[in-house]
Amino acid sequence: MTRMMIAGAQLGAIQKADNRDKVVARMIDLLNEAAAKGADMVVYPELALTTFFPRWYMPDQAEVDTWFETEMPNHATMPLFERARDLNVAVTFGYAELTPEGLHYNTSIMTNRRGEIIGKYRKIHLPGHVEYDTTRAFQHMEKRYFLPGDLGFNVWRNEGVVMGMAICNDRRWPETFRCLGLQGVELVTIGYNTPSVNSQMSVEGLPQRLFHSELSLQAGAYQNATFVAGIAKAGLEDGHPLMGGSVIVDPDGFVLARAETEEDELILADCDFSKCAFGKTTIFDFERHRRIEHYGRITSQTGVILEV
Ligand code: CDT
Repeated sequence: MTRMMIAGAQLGAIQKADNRDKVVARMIDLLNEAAAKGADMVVYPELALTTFFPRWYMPDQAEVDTWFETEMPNHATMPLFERARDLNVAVTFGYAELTPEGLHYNTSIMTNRRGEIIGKYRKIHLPGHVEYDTTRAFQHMEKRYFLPGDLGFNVWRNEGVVMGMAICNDRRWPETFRCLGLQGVELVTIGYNTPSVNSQMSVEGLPQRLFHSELSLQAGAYQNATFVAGIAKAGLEDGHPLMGGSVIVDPDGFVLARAETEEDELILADCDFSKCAFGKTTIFDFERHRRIEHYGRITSQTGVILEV
């Protein structure tokens, strides 16, 4: 039986002017608090080291590249890796990755408790748009600044637990969870930056946004009999509100812990991973119950084709 105390380290706002050192110091504060409370692993948000820069239109690629990391760990993040290793705590966090080949990804890494990177994921479902959109209340230019991830949905055995990663918009797609579920995942970590309002529909406010996030995380957990940690970067970033609502969900789909603020905030859940077995061997025993002969459209067709 494997138990781990999982901590979600929600981050409050990071302003454009905040540098990485300042953010990493905040991440280390949360790490220290988590370790003092017995955490074995800390989950941080998507693009944890900077403001959510895809909201800004930047025609100059040199400026865009200032938001990216060319190596990991690097000078700014090394103190986080070292502190995590000293505290014997695994971590996962997101950042913008610029590869030696010049490719840009929205990336997440996971370490073991010795501070070694054991897994990397590059965001597959990129929301938003490529060109400046005058019809939106604000921009969301992930499709401009990132390539779709090229690594697929993978899992790693970390401290005895089968773990997978996804990033933000991925949580809204059942395909994400199923690809991980088919590999026996027991913990899915998902960092996010979700604006509190819809840039294309002003009536869709915070309650609906929080509901859709939780609905997706709970459904993904239940339907794949896995724990899920969905962790926000929240708060008012240079006038732009990001929602909080970080949660840790159990394999029955119940919320074990939920953030109450839009600031730096730690949530904790004592996760007994043996609880994944019941769902995986009964109602969601994929081997016995899935009917793949009828699922061909899932991988052969992208958009809706009206046949009636
Ligand atoms: N970061 C991220 O993926 N945010 C999206 C916002 C969608 S609106 C363009 C999300 O799904 O939360």
